[in-house]
Amino acid sequence: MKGFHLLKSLATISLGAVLMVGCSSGNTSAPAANEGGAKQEASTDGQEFTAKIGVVGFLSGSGAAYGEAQKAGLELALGELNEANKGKLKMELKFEDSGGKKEGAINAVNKLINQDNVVAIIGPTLSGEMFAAGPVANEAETPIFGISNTSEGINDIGEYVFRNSLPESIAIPTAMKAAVEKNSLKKVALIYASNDDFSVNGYKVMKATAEKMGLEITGEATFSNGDVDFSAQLTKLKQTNPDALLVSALYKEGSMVVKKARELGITGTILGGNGFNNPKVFEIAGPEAEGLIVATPFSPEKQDDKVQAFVKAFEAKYNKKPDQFAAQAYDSLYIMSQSLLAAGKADREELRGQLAQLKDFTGVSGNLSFDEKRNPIGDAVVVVAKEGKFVPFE
Ligand code: 1QQ
Repeated sequence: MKGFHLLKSLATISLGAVLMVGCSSGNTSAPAANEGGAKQEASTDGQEFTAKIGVVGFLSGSGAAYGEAQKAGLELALGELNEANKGKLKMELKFEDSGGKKEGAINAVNKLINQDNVVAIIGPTLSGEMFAAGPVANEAETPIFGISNTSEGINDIGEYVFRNSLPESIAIPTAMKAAVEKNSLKKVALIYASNDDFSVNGYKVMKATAEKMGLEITGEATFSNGDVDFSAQLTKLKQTNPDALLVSALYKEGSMVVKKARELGITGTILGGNGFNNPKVFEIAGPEAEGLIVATPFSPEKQDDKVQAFVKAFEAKYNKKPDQFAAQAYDSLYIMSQSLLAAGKADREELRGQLAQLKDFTGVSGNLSFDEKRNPIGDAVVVVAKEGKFVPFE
């Protein structure tokens, strides 16, 4: 069919904003190296040096599968890198569980900076946590690197804040364009978690994209993270007769929404955001996940040597395939390693400078290169749930 090639090109597009930093131009205004406590067996004389990196993850509670995937990706990378960097650099990871809570993330960041004396922090998992804890790290002049923060405004927190996660402002329109084209969508209904920054941001992107594409919005509904009954909202949305339901949520609530929507007889397209990029979706939604459309920067099915080597190593260690969260975590430690080696010592300020200069990084979650505004370029692929896994939507 005529739309087929167009669809394929829409499903894989060039993206412009993967790794971003908060400042807009040169780093000349950055303060002199923070002398207080950031030195860890620093070495500029060619000796091996140690760098302790903190990790703040959603390791327990309703989104623990995100944090577990991130931890697995980081630990796999750590083993590989400490082997490869022998005699030059030894990295140590110090994990802290935020429980997916802002308070938890703030406490973890404070502890890692002030007690554990880390050179940098990876995480926290949720955008809301980064909005709360990022300013603490930024104020303490400690690099903090988001690996799953997809909301607008993350890099505006400050010049010590970085991320390699694909923003929803790019991922969602990619998925929506592909779905609208293929499934001839005209009318959409939206549902989202109103007490989660990520979900609210995703909803805003979905709504703006729908408006831009000239789609009719038949209805909107909200719920809260922690809710388990979505019948009232979905029954109301069903009555508005949409062609598609757009869901902005984390995997637990999101999967329950998808399941309930199908049970209530909502038969049209269901499209979700970044929160669905985890195999838990299939556990929670079961066969009702079938047909769910999502965009992701990483697919374990991608026929690429680097990706397949990663998938193989991950499967050997954990006996399962990596998801996007594992892949972005894995990449982040490679970025840290490269930047620390370039810095030649475990120093927060030097590391921040190197992270800001990073160019042309090839990771498993895509090739990142960065323009003069440090907007990276990468690829997103649109996937659809089929028989218990995500496969290319084409
Ligand atoms: C964010 C996200 C979540 C889905 C991470 C788990 O993208 O909070 O920004």
